[in-house]
Amino acid sequence: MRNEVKENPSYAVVAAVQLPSVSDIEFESSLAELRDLAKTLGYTISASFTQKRASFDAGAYLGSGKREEIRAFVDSEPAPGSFEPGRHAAADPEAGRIEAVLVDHEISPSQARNLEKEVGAEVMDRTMVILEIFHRHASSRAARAQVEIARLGYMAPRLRELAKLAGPQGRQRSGTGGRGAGESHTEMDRRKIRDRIAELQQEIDAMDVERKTQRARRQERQGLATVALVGYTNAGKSTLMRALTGSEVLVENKLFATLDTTVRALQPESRPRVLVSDTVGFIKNLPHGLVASFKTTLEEALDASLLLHVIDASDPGCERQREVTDSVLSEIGAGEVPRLRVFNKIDNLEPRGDLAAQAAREAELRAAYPDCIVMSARRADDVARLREAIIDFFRQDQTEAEILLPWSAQQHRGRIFASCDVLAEHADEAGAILRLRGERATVEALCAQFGAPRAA
Ligand SMILES: Nc1nc2c(ncn2[C@@H]2O[C@H](COP(=O)(O)OP(=O)(O)O)[C@@H](O)[C@H]2O)c(=O)[nH]1
Ligand SMILES: [Mg+2]
Repeated sequence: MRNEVKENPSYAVVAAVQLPSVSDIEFESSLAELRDLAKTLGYTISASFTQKRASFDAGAYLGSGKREEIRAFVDSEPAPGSFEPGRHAAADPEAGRIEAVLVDHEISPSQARNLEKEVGAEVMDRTMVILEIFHRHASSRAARAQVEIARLGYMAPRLRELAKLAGPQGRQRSGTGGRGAGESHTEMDRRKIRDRIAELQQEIDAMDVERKTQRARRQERQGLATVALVGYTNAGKSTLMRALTGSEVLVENKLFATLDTTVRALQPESRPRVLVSDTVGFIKNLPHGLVASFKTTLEEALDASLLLHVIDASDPGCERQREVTDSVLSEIGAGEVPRLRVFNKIDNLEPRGDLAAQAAREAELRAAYPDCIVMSARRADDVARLREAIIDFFRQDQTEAEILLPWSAQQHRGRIFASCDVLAEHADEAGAILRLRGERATVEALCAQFGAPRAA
């Protein structure tokens, strides 16, 4: 499990070719999304390099002029600790070396290799970036298997090319080393990949049944208040997760977010104790081959008692995104999970800082979604309001009752205090009289076990 703190952020640049068939708006929105995805992986993006071309460069994706420009930029960035104030007057003294160039298309291994050699930094294409994000989020066995299938599917066609790059030895035929007689390395690897994909698929099919029963059992479990944040990348899920759970770490006076996406408790602790988890984000421009692994990875949302559907209210496309999120959630079987819509980033509305415009938009959203929350993750009051709304949701199912805990049964105190809120306590001849609030089922079970105090 990843739990590290980003002390030295990794720096990267993004690069993309705009083909004639792609409009400026489409192009810029895809690139903006790639920058968001890169941030999700912990990169700080220092620059974007774009160019219009009739087609991708067959050898290295970008044209030679653009490649040189990137090389110059990578070279000019100070290496950590070697910053020279005079030489890099314009550069950010905090910035480190550029570690990666992220390109907004799927490219071939030879293009990646050539580009890498020329720019002097690792090259990752869009699909790899997304696969890495899914990989980090895939917590269930099914999700891990599905992500591995997607990764193998991405690799399979590349092996052929890698073999070509490796030269004659790569294609050498041989009958030893476990390979079938006369089979090339590539054929063997491709066969292995095919077999592995089939094996993983079988595992997933077998798991389906198991997953459903597990889920039913989990939902029966009492007193487990869990919330999952769902929504598009960049809507503010991770920011809200940190604001709600206090999972931010102070290192040398700077705030660093922990990168892991494990479950955390609402802070300050609440009764009932509420656990919050951050799910894998929806992606506007998701490569087709990754759809299945995205859905399986998102399935962790099914385990939650409440979904916080986070929507970027300042994004003009947010209504369409809401629709897609809703339909995918029903497809994976989360249609019935109670949902709170959170329209975030209201402060980010254009024109920025126009409070009248924000109020008007808020009124519009409230009319359309009566129970929604309109907020900004940047305002502490708004976060506090969201926290209250979450706690209120879980209190709906709660009930209060009094029980008499006999003096002879004090060994049960710990369990009672852990599962309920004890609102009041006083002593009686027969035992302790506790006024409890908690999940209806829990409280009813305790009442049945210990009984109510005798009327005075
Ligand atoms: N202006 C503004 N920016 C926000 C708000 N919430 C999040 N952000 C910013 O939006 C970007 C994406 O947020 P993040 O939490 O990473 O989104 P995620 O992809 O849904 O996890 C970050 O730069 C945040 O600082 C908000 O309420 N207002
Ligand atoms: Mg996030």
